[in-house]
Amino acid sequence: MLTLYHWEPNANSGKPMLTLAEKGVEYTSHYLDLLNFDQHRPEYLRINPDGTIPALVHEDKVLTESTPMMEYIDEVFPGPALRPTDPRERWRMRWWMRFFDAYFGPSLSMIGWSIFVGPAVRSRDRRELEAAIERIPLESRRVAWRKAMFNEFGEAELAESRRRVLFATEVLEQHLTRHPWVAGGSYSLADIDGFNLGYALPLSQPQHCNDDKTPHIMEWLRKIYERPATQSTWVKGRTQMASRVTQLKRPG
Ligand SMILES: N[C@@H](CCC(=O)N[C@@H](CS)C(=O)NCC(=O)O)C(=O)O
Repeated sequence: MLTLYHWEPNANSGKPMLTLAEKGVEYTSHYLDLLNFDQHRPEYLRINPDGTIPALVHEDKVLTESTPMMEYIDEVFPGPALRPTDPRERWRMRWWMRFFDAYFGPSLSMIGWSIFVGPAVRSRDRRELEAAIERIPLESRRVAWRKAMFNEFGEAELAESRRRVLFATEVLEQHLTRHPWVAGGSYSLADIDGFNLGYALPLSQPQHCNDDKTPHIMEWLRKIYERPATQSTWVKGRTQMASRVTQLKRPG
């Protein structure tokens, strides 16, 4: 009835995982090892020809794109509502999801691919890596993989990503001085989206995201970390990437 193809509870895969956990919806979990290129194998390309994760199969329909996927889950399944009913708050939720996905996420992702994904595969045989690139369906993903595998991210593009991450962190900190949750008064899909992109910010950007400079972001991250759905989702992680979430335990 419901199957989710996903990688670690992190970024795009973590968004539907955490949404399903918040709603209390049971699903069949299909873990794809992104570093082993499972997402480019023919059996998965029959489900999502783009070779990207996550993908949700509900009855006979395949849904891709993690943010609209979260909205679908919230709409279709019972459980606590994760979208505000107030039109202004719903607009704010969508405004922030767009900002996270189009601006913050890609910049964080480039930094993550240069320091985590690239080094994790770089020592493999060069011909094996070239063959893996050949099997990637999307041009944009082939470019990202080539840069990560062969350490070809340019200093200028990394510097621009770091600048954007700092800017977005400051904007989010300001926003959270006025609202307890991203959309306003209630926990919503925008918090789930932002948490998945940014839960490791205090580790990856310690000079910009910490208790002194961004106390509101720290409190927001810790509140989300403490939710039972977050706990039950992150234990599904298999790599040190997901275990970074534990740095959000409150001190003492
Ligand atoms: N916009 C898509 C992006 C999906 C995407 O690119 N996911 C990454 C993982 S976070 C992926 O599948 N990468 C696999 C690859 O590049 O081979 C979404 O939000 O679902």
